[in-house]
Amino acid sequence: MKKNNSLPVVPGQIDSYHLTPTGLVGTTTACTFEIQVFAENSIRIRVGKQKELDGNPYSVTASPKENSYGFEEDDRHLILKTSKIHLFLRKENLSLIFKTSSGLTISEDDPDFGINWLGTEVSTYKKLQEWEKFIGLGEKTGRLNRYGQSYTHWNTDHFGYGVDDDPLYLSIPFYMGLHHGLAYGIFFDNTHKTTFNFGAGNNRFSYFSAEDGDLDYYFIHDDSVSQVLSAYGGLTGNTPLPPKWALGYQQCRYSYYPDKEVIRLAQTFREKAIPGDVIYLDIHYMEKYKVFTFDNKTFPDPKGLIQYLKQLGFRVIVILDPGIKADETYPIYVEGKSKSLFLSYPNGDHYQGKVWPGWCTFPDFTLPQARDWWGEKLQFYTDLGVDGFWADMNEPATWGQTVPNLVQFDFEGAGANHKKGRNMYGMQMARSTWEGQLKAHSNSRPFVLTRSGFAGIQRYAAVWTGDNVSSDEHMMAGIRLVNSMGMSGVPFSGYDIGGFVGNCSPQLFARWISIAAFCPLFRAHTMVNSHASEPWSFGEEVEAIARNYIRLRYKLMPAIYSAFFKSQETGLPVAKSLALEYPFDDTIYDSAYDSQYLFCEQLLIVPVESYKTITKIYLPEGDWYHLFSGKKLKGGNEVFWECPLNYLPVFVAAGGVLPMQSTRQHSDEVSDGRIKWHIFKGKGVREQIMYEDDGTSNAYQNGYWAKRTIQMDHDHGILKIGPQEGDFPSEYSTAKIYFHGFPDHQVEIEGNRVKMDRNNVAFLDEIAEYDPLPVGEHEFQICAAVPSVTVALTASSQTIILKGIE
Ligand code: MIG
Repeated sequence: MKKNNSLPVVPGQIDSYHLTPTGLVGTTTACTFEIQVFAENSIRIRVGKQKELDGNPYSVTASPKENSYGFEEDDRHLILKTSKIHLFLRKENLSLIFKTSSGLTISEDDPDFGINWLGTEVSTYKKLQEWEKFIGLGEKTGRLNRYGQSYTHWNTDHFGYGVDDDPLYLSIPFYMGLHHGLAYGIFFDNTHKTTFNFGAGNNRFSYFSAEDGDLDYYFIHDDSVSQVLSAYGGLTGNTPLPPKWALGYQQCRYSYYPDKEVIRLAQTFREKAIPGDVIYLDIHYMEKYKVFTFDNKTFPDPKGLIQYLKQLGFRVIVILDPGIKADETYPIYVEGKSKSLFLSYPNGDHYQGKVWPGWCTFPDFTLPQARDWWGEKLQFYTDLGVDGFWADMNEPATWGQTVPNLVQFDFEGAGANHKKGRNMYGMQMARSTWEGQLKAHSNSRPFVLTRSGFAGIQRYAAVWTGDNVSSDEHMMAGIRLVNSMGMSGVPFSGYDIGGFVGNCSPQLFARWISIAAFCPLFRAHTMVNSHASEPWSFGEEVEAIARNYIRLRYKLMPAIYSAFFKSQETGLPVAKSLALEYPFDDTIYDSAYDSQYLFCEQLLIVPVESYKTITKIYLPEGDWYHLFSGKKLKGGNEVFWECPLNYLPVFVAAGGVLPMQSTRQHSDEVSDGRIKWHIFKGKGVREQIMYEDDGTSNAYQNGYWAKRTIQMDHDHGILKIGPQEGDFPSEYSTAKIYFHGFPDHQVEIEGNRVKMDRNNVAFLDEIAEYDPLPVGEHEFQICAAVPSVTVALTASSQTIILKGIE
């Protein structure tokens, strides 16, 4: 090859290597490399031009595993084997091949330019496999299958972004590839600006590149997409169980003030019997936008206000902006400056950028002392009774959208300029806020909602999708963003219901809030000066619809809470793209269907634009029941379904047990002690866990919880209510069990004959009087005459036999 600066620098041949307890290290003509086994299904690849390899200290919490691989060598390869992955390293040029233990190729570097550098930019090129699909990659717009697209990770404040725009606020360089029934995941652990190309503009390879730093990625392979995703959680951590109130309805606007308006807002919820748990205070609560202050004209008594709201069952979350006004009369600034806690120029001068308060300095959240300091300052709020924090503008955002690249970050002592530090800023702000809250109240679960972040953000915060727009296409795009985050380790996310930018129409708000009732984070928000986004701001019909779906959300709380508990254990999302359950069913990737998802495992949610009254839906394999009417449908089918504004198409998987309760005004309202289990006739044996605890404290980490497994053996008609496990006294003393789709049965509970009831079940309340639809289309939907039994729950197990099935 001719010597030419335009040519990439390649590793060249492997000229030395040695085995280590966790893998191997070696050198090539131009590089140093290291392979580390983290688990049977997870292998880390590091390649750098420097002798010392570089790294990201923040995202991965797991450590490599000793003695868990085998090693072989042939003429052309070094071969490292685990039970799940066989990794071949070509001696000639360090290009890699990942195979299954049975020899199928999962992923293969382009044999000619697997790994290389153009200047400081490192890339690795992977052969496109036939029919290969790509899913995940975090908060990225576009379709479910990312094939043919290219994306950049560079945390960006993108006000009113378009539904195809990129990049947005948060970066998760993790995606999954699918082909020939095989699934793999790749996490590129490099915090610089990175690019992912899934066959955009070429027909040869997919690739990923970073502007600088090493090639440092984790390759994951297991038998299913879910296992691959769980393994990613194993590397970067799972979301701890949120406080239960954070799963309720949350009301926000830019901004509610003064205090009287906030009080009015809370009272209106209760007067109208619309459930709600959270009220947000946006930037106007502060004095001149200075963080750690309350404006004493508009909020003279924040403590009294928050106490009063608590009596009404509302928690307060305040916004936090990282920009600290550079003002010698502002003690926070003076203190931060004297302790050198701010981002700085190479000569030590503090960097200043302009945001709401004017010229500001920015805490260096990659400096441990700055994180501690910020965390301690939060006591200002926690002492007033604030229960959660909303971390905004943490890309970080500045007017002019630029931070000079020479700005310096501590990066845990390693040092980093803005090119390397930026993408980590938001996550470390969220972390500092989470840790500070936990320090202030060690027995309470922190809650942080963040706009920016990086891989691992799920350990500290829920995420919202920033400044979306009031439009149908934005509503649909937001659903895919949330689903995509779910496939990237973040189970707790949501979008501004109604849209942040622009004025929402009544129809759009009604549809949006109906869908969002099945979104992990359930929060309405809108911009300053736009149409309000309270459930009652769009007229009576929309109010009735909103009330209905918010009430349904609270009825579903036992299922939702149990799903979050499960997510903590598995790293799997609560809103699951169909790609996690049906990855090799091509129809789910059709743009007509690729926003559909499963909520709490068994509910199939079909998001649909507000202007549609009929829509095409896709029911994946298996049988399904329409939630509101109980109608049974065959899966593996595309069907047309009516979707008047008051009835979002929602289906339940046959076989499932859906735990529900009576609705509440807020999550910690006193329980009526009754649980409802809706069982939908299916096949085989199905289990549902019911998880409970006090909802707010950390005592659950020491066994203060209650768990019960409900097992339905459909083929034999036997329902087993498992014993109560754990120390927490369950709030439920009776269970009403509904048998949907079951024929009439004689029933025996613990050997005693019991007569079944028959009840109509309505999951929503009737609102027909406001319904503008033509007669015949707005029939009130109920599941008619569903057989049921009522059982007194005890600590021990009980068996219910449906006679005549066995
Ligand atoms: O420059 O705090 O995305 O949710 O209401 C705008 C005001 C700053 C951007 C956030 C938005 C919030 C707004 N903030």
